[in-house]
Amino acid sequence: TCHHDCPDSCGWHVSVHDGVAVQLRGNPAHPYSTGELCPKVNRFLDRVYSPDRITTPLRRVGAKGEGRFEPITWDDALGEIADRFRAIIATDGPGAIMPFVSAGNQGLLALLFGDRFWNRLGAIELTGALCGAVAGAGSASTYGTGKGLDPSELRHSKLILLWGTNTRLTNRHLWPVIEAARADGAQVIVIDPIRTITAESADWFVQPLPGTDVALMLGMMHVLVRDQLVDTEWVEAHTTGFDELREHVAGWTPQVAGAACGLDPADVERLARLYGTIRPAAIRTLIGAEHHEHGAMFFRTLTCLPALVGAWRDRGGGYARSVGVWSNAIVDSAALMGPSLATAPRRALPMVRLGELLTDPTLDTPVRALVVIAANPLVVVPNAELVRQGLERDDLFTVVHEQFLTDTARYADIVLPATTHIESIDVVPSWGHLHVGWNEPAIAPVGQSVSNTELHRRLAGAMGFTEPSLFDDDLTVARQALPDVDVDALRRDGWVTAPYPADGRPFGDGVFPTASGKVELRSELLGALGRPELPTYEPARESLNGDADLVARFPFALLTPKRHTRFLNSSYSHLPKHGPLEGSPYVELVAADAERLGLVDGGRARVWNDRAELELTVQVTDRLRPGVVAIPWGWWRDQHGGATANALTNDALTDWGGGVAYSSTLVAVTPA
Ligand SMILES: Nc1nc2c(c(=O)[nH]1)N[C@H]1C(S)=C(S)[C@@H](COP(=O)(O)OP(=O)(O)OC[C@H]3O[C@@H](n4cnc5c(=O)[nH]c(N)nc54)[C@H](O)[C@@H]3O)O[C@H]1N2
Ligand SMILES: Nc1nc2c(c(=O)[nH]1)N[C@H]1C(S)=C(S)[C@@H](COP(=O)(O)OP(=O)(O)OC[C@H]3O[C@@H](n4cnc5c(=O)[nH]c(N)nc54)[C@H](O)[C@@H]3O)O[C@H]1N2
Ligand code: SF4
Ligand SMILES: [Mo]
Repeated sequence: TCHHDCPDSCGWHVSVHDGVAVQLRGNPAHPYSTGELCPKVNRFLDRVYSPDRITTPLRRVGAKGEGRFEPITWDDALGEIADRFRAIIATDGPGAIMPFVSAGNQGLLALLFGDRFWNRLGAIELTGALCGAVAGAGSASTYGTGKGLDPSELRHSKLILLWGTNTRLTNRHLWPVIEAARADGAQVIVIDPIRTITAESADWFVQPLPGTDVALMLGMMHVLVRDQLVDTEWVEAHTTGFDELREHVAGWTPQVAGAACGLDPADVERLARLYGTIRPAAIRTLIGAEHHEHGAMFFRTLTCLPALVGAWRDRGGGYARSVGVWSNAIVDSAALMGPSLATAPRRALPMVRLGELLTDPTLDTPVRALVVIAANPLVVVPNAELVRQGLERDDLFTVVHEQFLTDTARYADIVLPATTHIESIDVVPSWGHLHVGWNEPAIAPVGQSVSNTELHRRLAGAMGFTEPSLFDDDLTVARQALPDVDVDALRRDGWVTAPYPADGRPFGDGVFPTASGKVELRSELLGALGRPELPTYEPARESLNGDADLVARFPFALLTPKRHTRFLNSSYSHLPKHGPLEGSPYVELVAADAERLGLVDGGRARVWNDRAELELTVQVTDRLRPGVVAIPWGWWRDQHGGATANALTNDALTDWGGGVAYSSTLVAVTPA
């Protein structure tokens, strides 16, 4: 099962000859991916057998960032790490040691087993996330749960709003489901500030200014109320706060909403009327819209819409986001992560603020050691130049467990070789469908590489820890993770399906796990947390509707989208049959803006703000609106003149949920 941080979690078949993997293709029997993979993973074996794979532990011999290393033994590497950890613990305590783990491998074992060791050590616990936490928190403010529709239920929809998701690129195996619904008469509307490949395939494309959707939703609510398209019977029975919400949206006429999001008021009307009259109506969203200062409010407000039109009554009606919440029912994450191994509460720090955490001189205890696992923070974290400054610190001891010498790994003191997914056991949940997949190792680890689980067993041994659960083998851990699943059957069959209502309606009974048991159109809980009780539009400080002084200095909104079929975040951009085929970094803007600035297609532009400055090739496009520029993202900084899109992006925390406001970023653009 594919381990990538991708909603599709496809089934894989690997053919092995004499211990060497000779072919990797899609498993035709897999219930979701049915044999098709994607342009990233179709060449996965290039990754496995790349001459650039790290195959032994390495010790840095050059300056940080220079990329010069010498091979060392595992014993030497572990000995040095344990010595450094002990010295740091003696002076600053274990709260000066920061594990930074991301979803380079989203297998349950790869991602979560390591927490046993970090709990036992008492290391820093990073809170929030670069991805997903905000969407979940925002939805839960309305429903009391992150649960929503299984996206495959869109097969039954007649109206599909793809709101801030680029399905054909990021969730490609859902597209056939949408096409099938369409063949049965469904209309597909895409709402996105970029005319993506998905937008191009829609029946109607609506292009608001970035970060303004809440205004659009409030305008829709106004029309739904005004035109009596609210399902009053369902609203009466299953929601709280409708009267307040009705008053609250009285001023949100299509004119007011249209002005805030840069849309024709007639389009706000039309969207609301389609949504209020066609059933079943489904909204599909993923992550794109959470990467804004008010990302949680986007999901909070969006989840009110299905309630207003009674969409949850219908099969194929409602709201679909990540579905990991359903598979959580069969996964015992506490058993995996061993919270009881912690002897004291761990020091909690926000993941998103990595740059600040590594450089802030006022932090009571500085971060003295950083251990990066399955992540490339120098490329993926916002305000990346600040992260780089942190990684350059001489007194920071950095360990990176990786398959390749990424930008981040070049700053490590010790690099440890990681297996690829076809070299390790894992259980892979999905956030795009309900099937939890087994992953059987197909080949032995390449070189001296070890899996994430083995890494943590070795670290525990080096630290002299003796708790048996720190050393559990993978099969044992898999059984602990899935207490009610027959793991032998899972291993034989390849997947097990998480429980989901048989009639396809997650809230068919109209009961929601909030304090009131209803959909909270008005949330007292949010009020108590100092947030608006009702869905409320506030422009991001760093946006075209935001701080006027900032807009005067930096008049363009910057988006840094996933654009490339061959990249998965920052993975693959360094491989010869992936990276070069996607060209090199560029900035896109519309012809009118280019002309005004004296820029031509193929010329060079300087793009900057207070965080950094990049020089990039200009691509004139008609996919954006005037005033919005885009720097598609995923290349490493070392490959292209020392900077990445994230040098420019905003590292502000989202309103709630602990996510990143990457897309609440303003920049200035001039000819280079
Ligand atoms: N090929 C490929 N596939 C991937 C990935 C990859 O890197 N490459 N990454 C994977 C990962 S980690 C994730 S999280 C998923 C993400 O899956 P998606 O959420 O579908 O993808 P994104 O590109 O993050 O965002 C989707 C869209 O949101 C739009 N957007 C940005 N701001 C706003 C806004 O204010 N309003 C609205 N309405 N839309 C907005 C963007 O323009 C973008 O087109 O994709 C996964 N799949
Ligand atoms: N500007 C901008 N920034 C973004 C985004 C954006 O849209 N725009 N998207 C954000 C999102 S949604 C996400 S999810 C993050 C993703 O950020 P990351 O989670 O850091 O993802 P990758 O860049 O793919 O890096 C994962 C690394 O893990 C390594 N790896 C793979 N498998 C294993 C393994 O089994 N063990 C170990 N030790 N290593 C392994 C890979 O070689 C790779 O270098 O980026 C975020 N950053
Ligand atoms: S990256 Fe996504 S689409 Fe590609 S094989 Fe993996 S799960 Fe499937
Ligand atoms: Mo993500």
